[in-house]
Amino acid sequence: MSLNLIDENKIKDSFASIGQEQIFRFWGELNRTERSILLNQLEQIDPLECQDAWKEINLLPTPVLNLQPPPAIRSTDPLDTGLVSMHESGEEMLAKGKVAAFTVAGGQGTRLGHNGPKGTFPCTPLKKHSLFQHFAENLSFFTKRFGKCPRWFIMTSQENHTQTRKYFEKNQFFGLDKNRVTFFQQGMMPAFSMDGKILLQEKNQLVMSPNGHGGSLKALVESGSIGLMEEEEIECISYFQVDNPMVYCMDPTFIGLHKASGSEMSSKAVKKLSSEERVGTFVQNGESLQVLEYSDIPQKISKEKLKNGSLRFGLGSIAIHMLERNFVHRVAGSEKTKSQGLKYHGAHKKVCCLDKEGSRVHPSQPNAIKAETFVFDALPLACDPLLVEINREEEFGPIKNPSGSDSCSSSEKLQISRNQRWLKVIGVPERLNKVEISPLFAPTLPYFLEQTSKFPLDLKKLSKESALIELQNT
Ligand code: UD2
Repeated sequence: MSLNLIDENKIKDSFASIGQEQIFRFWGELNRTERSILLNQLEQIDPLECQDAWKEINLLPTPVLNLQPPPAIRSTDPLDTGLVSMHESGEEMLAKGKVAAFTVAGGQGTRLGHNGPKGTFPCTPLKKHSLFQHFAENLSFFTKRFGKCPRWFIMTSQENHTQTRKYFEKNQFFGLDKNRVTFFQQGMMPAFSMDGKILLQEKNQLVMSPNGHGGSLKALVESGSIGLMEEEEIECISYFQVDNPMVYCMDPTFIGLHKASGSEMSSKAVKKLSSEERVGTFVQNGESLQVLEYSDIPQKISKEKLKNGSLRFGLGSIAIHMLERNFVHRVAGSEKTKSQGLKYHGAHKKVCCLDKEGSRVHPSQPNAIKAETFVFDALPLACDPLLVEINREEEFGPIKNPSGSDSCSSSEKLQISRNQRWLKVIGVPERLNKVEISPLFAPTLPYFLEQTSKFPLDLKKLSKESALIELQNT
């Protein structure tokens, strides 16, 4: 689209008025087409939001005087008989189609170094199914059980949207009804230099990056996904990250607890391994339940110990939430002021960009600040937010790094020991070295118990059982 001179001046003025005139440093060298590419990009960006983002990134943290450990419901045993009624009411919600699954998969996955969207990364110990296939099979279980595929929303970003769609198409949506799977892109934000100047990728192009998973709330609304949920009377959203193959994608007990408490947003928490673990920490700040991200939390708070030696603030966030559809609508639509909307955080990154002379910079140290909002910052905006402590070994085995902690191999080990524990629960005495239980057979422990009571496992045959349960002695 070509813009007229009035539009051109308006755009230039709006960025100059927030002190970002350097964007036009190479204007004189650009031809007509190149100029209009830059103007079209700038037209998609709200200069005031950029200005606010930079201010928020640089806000000094408000002194926290009276933080308390937050109250949490304990649901550390998925077979806890005290929670059976919650499981049942959650199942009822699922049977009525009141819950949608939602995966945030817009991140760049730079740490993992995988070539392609993170969801295409192989994650299961034996079959090496990808994260996306694994989640799809989780949802297939519920399709079979309740006769209809739950709606699945997948947030991508500019960088991986087309590849993600193509991957699903190539694999026939792993057997899911493709009309029940919706992809949408999250928003992008310009990246800043360390002194707050928007960086250029090319002489006529800004450096842009995904605006953080907090952007998912607005993107859910703007993509029409919330509208779709309204039409189908879907009430709540089961939110999880693409990097954790052990997540209970649809957890009836969690849904039941969320509904029973009247919460607008509920989160799962696990005991942190140490004060340094790279997960957010739940705190109670007066009336508000909050998460302090690992990169933001003051050491004095993260390291504080109780008399018994355990961490005082020991509950970590593993990015699993239940969100009420109406709550998402409200937060996404709210005016961005100090008390409403989600605050921008700054992530220090190495970014290739142009310097003042127009030469390309390949930094060896972080040279840029990316602006991101976090979905867990919605917790203090929710009515009656609920925190549910679960067993980390049951549901948390993320894949973030190529090796070491939170890697494919650490996740596989955790998946295998979980599967071994499940088998032990039903009295399987042998310790199989490697075991993979397909989510098509059972996606959670309570379902595993139910399934094996209906279809007892013949151990001798197990290694031959194909789609339903993959077990192997090595
Ligand atoms: C995240 C949480 C951390 C903890 C941990 C558990 C944040 C800021 N921190 O840490 O508190 O719960 O996970 O594993 O999230 N994503 C998008 N769009 C974006 C950015 C991220 O979709 O713009 C997705 C990304 O694809 C991934 C997830 O969000 O699935 C987490 O992102 P991350 O890898 O940046 O977060 P991490 O591991 O530092």
